[in-house]
Amino acid sequence: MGVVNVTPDSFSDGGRYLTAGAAVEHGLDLVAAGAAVLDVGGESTRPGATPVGVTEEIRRVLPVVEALAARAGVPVSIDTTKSEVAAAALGAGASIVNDVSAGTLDARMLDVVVEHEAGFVAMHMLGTPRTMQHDPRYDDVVRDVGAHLRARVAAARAAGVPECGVMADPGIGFGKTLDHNVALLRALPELAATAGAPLVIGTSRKSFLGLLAGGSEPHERDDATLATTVWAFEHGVAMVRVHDVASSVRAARLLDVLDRATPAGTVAA
Ligand code: PMM
Repeated sequence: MGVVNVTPDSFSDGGRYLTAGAAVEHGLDLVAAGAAVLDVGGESTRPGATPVGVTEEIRRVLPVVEALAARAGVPVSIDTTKSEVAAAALGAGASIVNDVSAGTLDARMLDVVVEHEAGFVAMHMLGTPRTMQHDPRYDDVVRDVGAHLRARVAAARAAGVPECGVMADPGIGFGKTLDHNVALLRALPELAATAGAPLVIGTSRKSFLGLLAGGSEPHERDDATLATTVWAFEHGVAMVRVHDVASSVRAARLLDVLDRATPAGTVAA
């Protein structure tokens, strides 16, 4: 899943693709690099970010979603917590809603997903982007996040999203300390089993990677992001949400070859 942020203030690429034309070109580049899904977002979810109104969020994402849905040749997801933004994007050709609140911030969200026969990514977040990094606490982060994902996946299915249309995401960095992020990455198979849905994760360029592996600027964290991509795929994750698509796609191709090779090393066609 390649990230297309049409925002002035996202932590890693805020302001880079602010015009619709630049965002669309970027999305097409990500598809050329091998992205299987494009995730378009118009509101930054960085810690402490100022919320954006519905009208402004729709103004940012709609032309980008429309153009990419027509031209990219891969499904487009809309990264939003607002049902009105989701409805507009799905009407313009998106087919997946990626909701960092898993439908908890807008009571209409799951109905909109069902009405449009869209897929749904249910992510775990503690609190809201404005408050989530203020001393997040859990009894047991793996158990608590797993239980929440299980409940939100069940809510999506109960609302009418088909079983194959739901994915779960532990929400790396969304109301988590460094230790919480590491604990979740160590527990990916358990989280997938508890959630009862394929996992997506988004570690790309996040600050915990800088703390663990070096890289004070987001763009200096692509190597560490790649390590987490390999780790994630080796631990049963189905999809990674990344800024630098090319490196993760190359890694995924190589892992696939190694998985499918015979003991003698023959690579099946
Ligand atoms: N992270 C961000 C935004 N949306 N969605 C999902 N499903 N998972 C994530 O980890 C996630 C997300 C924040 O990163 P960005 O500002 O670079 O988009």
